[in-house]
Amino acid sequence: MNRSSQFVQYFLAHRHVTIELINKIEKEHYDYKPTPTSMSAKELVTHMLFTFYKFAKVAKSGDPALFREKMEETETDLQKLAETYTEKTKILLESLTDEDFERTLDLTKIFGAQMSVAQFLQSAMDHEIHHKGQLFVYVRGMGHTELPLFVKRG
Ligand code: NI
Repeated sequence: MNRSSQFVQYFLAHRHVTIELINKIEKEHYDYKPTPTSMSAKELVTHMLFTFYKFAKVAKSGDPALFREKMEETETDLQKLAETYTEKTKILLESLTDEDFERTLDLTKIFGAQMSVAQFLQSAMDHEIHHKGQLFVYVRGMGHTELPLFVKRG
């Protein structure tokens, strides 16, 4: 298996759980916050979907400026948004070659360091997993008790 297929499998093992959690968020809970200073459920989900997509765009293009690009998005249904952005992200990741993973990205302005595309994509996964953990707390706070495992393999 090449590196991109391996990485896409890893991404989806976690993203499918993120999506399962998103699918439990009813519209009346979009503004739910576990504490007054937390992001709303809608903000958290949007942040997760857009951030991974931007990581994938920067990985593909090598242009870190894309990270700061403002996202123009009119879709307000979180389930649809999750479907669309998971697909867009997957397509970008699938287009990476084994050599692309070894490329160095100059991220001194964003992360204060240079790193390989492989390391950069690992931090995208760290970010997804970090916020997915939070999402479990949100969905439990909305009253759901039947929750998925933290990762979904195969
Ligand atoms: Ni974040």
